[in-house]
Amino acid sequence: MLSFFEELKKRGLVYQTTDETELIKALEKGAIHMYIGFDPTASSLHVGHLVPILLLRRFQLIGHFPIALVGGGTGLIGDPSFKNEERKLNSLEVVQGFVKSLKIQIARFIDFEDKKYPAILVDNYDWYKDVSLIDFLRDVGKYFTVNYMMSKESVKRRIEMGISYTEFAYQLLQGYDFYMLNQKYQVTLQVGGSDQWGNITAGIELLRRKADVAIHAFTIPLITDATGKKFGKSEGNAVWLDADKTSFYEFYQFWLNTRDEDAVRFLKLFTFLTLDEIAKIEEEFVKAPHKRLAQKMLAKEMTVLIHGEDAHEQALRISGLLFGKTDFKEMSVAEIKHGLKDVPNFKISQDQDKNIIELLVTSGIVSSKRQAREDVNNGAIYINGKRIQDVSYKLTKQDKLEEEITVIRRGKKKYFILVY
Ligand code: 545
Repeated sequence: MLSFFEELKKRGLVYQTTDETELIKALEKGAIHMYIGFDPTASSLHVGHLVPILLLRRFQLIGHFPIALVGGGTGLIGDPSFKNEERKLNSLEVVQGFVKSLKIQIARFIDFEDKKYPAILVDNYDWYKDVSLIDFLRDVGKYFTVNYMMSKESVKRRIEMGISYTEFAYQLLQGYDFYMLNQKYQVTLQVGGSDQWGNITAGIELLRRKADVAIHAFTIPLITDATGKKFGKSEGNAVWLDADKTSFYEFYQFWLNTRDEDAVRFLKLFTFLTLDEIAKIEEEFVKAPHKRLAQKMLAKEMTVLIHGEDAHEQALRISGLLFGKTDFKEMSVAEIKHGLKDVPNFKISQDQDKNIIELLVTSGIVSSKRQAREDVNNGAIYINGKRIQDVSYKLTKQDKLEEEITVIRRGKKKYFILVY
């Protein structure tokens, strides 16, 4: 059987590490406390943050104590790591608002009530709000040379253009957090994205100087897609975990649209399917890529994880339907019926061609002819995916799919099926 760390490596979750043998030894010796930090730079997490969050859960499931740190303090400063520009300072109020929503989101992924390995959520504002500048410079700053701080890859690109003293000091704060969490909770491992290596090693440096403990760290590689683009955007927009910002359906589609080259790799990085299960999926997928099994599994696992079973089922239905958005004729009636399972059905008589306005009223889709005309004029009515804006339009045989049904859509997503 693979050791936990070997499995993380196989999944593609490990990039840089401190001494690997020591790290593995520490993980195998017993439960440890580990942490990952998240700065409140927005009110919601997006899919780009999922790998580290799910990693907290992986640690908890295997029997370690995960600690999620929300940077209520560091969020007021701004991490310069690999950023080209100085960040704009958010007000305390804004940052605290973000802290609140991030805490709620993160809390869904780890279990604070676990009997054996309860997770912990901390906010570094709790210690920074009372730290005096004099104390900080004496107790922390004294251990770092400016030369050391400037040598970090993460800040190098800013040295020429200029970096404020505020952001330059950021690594000391993250370093101090590691130290604090070690003192408070015996944290001995910090994980972060590869952009965090500089900040993480600052903490290791501080702990080496101030405490006599064995400390470990590793980073997760930056996740890119097969085209080399940073993972997590859909048509230029971030894919948020908050359903108000990215609907579960868009969320589902985002995963479903994963390129063939990325699908299996993403199953390993993002899902809790075992590597054996993923290998089986891969086998099927390679045989018949057009069936998109890997994408379907990925979209399913992720949608269920973030939005629940119901959301996934609904997404499946809608996506079956939107398949035929431009041309319902490409879908079989059986498929449409399946996709529109919960949609109202209206039986109408075969014989004569029907005027669209009459039809909308007699089928009960709208309550009056006036409303029906208004809807048609406004372009709110679609027949088999095609917008109808002519109030004198007559439904004919051609509007019957496989001689059986007509799909009417009113507005964005209200569907009705006419059965003949
Ligand atoms: C602060 C104090 C600590 C330890 C860590 C931090 C945060 C860290 C940082 N991390 C990134 C981040 O992005 C915003 C997320 C919320 C909207 O800036 N200095 O906070 C990302 N991090 C997760 C991964 C990351 C990183 O939360 O580490 O690499 C992205 O994958 O960019 O004591």
